[in-house]
Amino acid sequence: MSDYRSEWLHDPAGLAAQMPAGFTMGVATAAFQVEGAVREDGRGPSTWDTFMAQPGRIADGSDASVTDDHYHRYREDVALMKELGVDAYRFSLAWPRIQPGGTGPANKAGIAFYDRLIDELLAAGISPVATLFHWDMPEPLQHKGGWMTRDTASRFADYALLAAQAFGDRVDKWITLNEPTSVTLNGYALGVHAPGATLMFDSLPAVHHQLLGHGLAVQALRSENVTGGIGITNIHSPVVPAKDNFTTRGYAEVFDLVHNRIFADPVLLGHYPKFPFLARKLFKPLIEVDSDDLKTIHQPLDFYGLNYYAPTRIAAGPPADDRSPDGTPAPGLRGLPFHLASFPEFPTTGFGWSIAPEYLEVTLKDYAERYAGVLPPVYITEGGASFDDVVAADGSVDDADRASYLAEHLAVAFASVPGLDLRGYFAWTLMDNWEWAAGFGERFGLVRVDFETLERTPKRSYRWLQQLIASRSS
Ligand code: IFM
Repeated sequence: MSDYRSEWLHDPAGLAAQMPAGFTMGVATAAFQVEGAVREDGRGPSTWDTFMAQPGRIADGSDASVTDDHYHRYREDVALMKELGVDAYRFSLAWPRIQPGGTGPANKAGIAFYDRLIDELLAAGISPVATLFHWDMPEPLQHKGGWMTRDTASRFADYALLAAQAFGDRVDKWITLNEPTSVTLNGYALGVHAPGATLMFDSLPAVHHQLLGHGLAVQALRSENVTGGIGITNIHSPVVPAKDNFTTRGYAEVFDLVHNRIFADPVLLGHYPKFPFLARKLFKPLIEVDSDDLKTIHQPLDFYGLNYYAPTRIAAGPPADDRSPDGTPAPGLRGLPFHLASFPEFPTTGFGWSIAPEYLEVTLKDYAERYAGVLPPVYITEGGASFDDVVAADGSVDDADRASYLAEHLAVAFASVPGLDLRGYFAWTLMDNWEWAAGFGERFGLVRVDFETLERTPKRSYRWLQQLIASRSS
């Protein structure tokens, strides 16, 4: 627990009064982080199954083979959401459950699980928001290169079509990809996430193929006339130079390109950003792309999903050590001429990420300005914080810091930003789960999960959010 406290902690109703009419309040999870049951009902292995089995990959040596057992306990979890009062649940479909080998017909048992989940949500009055790809790629596709291979984009569209055929009548919102930035940087450049490739700037084809997969998946969903809206989720971290000099500003600009703009610009503007002259060689794979691909990527969208957690501060000079922001070693970082620096003025989460709601406002204003006239309605599809929760003798968790994080970010989300139509906020995450390379070491949940007994216990942040939702007027 930290001592981060919001003025809204004792007044959720006061904050609720600022919520715009019709604003969607939701919670989000991802299949691999919560489902478990990795060998059940015909599910095939994913890149993450392989990665987590490799020694040294996961900070606490754990794996996600059971995690929250959401696969079997989804009814209990939907009941928790209903009691919380949320309007929507953002979950992801596990590609290896639906297409165990990454190609071919749908696995009936995999479809049946999501049928049950979606129907349970609808019966509880909660809108299903389905993400197609939240990082668990069928392993056989990874053997062929994964997102480094162009063909994967077409395979992704085939899978999207199967999902559309199965759930297109009931899903309220479709999200094609979750955070292609994280997949590229952590998975293909630094090797701290699956598939563990350390390609650094040579990983850029993975950017283009994911975005192409997004465009083709949108076309596939539309060809099936799905009733729900269609969008994508990008993570955005506003970047500031640690010093106001030419070199540091240049590095900050490159980081902003690789983290933010090479993912958002093609989707919203139909082209990659203009790369600085001195860095053009590095970005060659994105400069020499086919213009038809850019047309495919630039699909009209019903909404745009933004994940916001924290800003990034860039300083000149190589990093002092090779720790990635996820905490695991990434030797490739040492070769960089810049590093991520901390913001001394902000408190931090368990992960060490800066708590800076003012930078959510910066993010929204940046989007309104940069994508003026082309930005569809926006949803914050993830926001939240990990903290070292303390469990009291009676089993309760007084996570005032997490409730405060949510309160301060919601206060920003509820205030209007000219030129940006913000429609909702999804808290990351419903319950403690398996946090990728950090294993069970970082807890983000509104609900505590005992990973021995799988017992769920709502924390103070859950009760706080419940009060906020219950006291809104519309
Ligand atoms: O847990 C992840 C999630 O899968 C993607 N966005 C960031 C979260 C916190 O690290």
